[in-house]
Amino acid sequence: RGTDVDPAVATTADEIAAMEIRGAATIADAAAEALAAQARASTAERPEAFRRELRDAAKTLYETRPTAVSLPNALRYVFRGMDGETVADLRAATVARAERFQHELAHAQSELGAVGANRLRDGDVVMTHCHSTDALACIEAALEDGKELEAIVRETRPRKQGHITARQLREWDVPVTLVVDNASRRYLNRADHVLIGADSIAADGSVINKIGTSGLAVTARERGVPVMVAAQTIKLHPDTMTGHTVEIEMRDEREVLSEAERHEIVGDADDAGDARGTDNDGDAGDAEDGADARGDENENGRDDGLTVENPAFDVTPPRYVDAIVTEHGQFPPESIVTLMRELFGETTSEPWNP
Ligand code: RUB
Repeated sequence: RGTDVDPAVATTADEIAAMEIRGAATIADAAAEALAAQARASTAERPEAFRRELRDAAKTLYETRPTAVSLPNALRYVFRGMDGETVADLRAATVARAERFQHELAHAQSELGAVGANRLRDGDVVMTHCHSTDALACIEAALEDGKELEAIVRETRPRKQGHITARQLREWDVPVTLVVDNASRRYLNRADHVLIGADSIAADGSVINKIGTSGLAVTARERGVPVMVAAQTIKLHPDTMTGHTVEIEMRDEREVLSEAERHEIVGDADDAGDARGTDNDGDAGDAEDGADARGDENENGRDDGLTVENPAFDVTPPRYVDAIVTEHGQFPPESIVTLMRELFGETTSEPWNP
């Protein structure tokens, strides 16, 4: 981290990394807010120093989580409006631009909600995954139109963001059935829609969202339930127009398996080595025989033969998605690239060098 990064920026970055601030739209909002905080707090005397501070702040925020493109898109938006010849002008422009971003974000979400609500009929049952403010905006708008809805909410392992969705829906008085992720095929025959958000949407219309989304979409297709993705255009990933792929975040294994649970499976790592020290032919080998011989240390540097992987997101191919609902209307996934080109042009760059 650059030495001049404001503590408010550092705190926001830590909270994003720890998922205390989470969800693509909320992360984008917090990132814009943090850049404004950096601008307000800056003691830079020269414009170059101010710009360097803001760049360091942007990099600190950017490095927190890799998958939600709303984060670099938010940073890029603020940097595009950072005009001025003096520090005072730059400060004012940065703060104003960040505020405008936050305003547009909220506005886009409610516009998108109105579009999505048109797809929902009175009495429909909606199945959700994770917690998406864009998806919930569609439900909120439908409720405001006087429609009655029910929800089947997938728990969403390992972080259980389904609980946040369930809490919000209950506040709105929507009847909720909470199910474990594995139960969704059984409950899809009661659902009229699968409604999810997105962390990124690629130029080919692939939807990158919380792990488990792709399996849900495939099963929904098999059951004939339409899959609707609610995603503001800040979820469109401009780099994918030039062939880049979206990085899928791998998170700490302890979100899946605690130290105590690991111990229950493999025992003490050294004991495990001893246990595996018995060769196939029944000889008692030495303790190094097992794991070391196979050279399979896991990420924690352990050699107990148990690897836990914790991808936070997955990719749903466009053929399993019926509609992407944005603030500009709804699109079939295959045509999203046209909208991307209109909004972002063909050029991509680092967010702080727009
Ligand atoms: C959140 C997630 C959400 C999208 C969309 O993942 O996958 O579906 O971010 O949310 P995590 P929103 O909990 O790991 O951040 O519509 O609020 O932008």
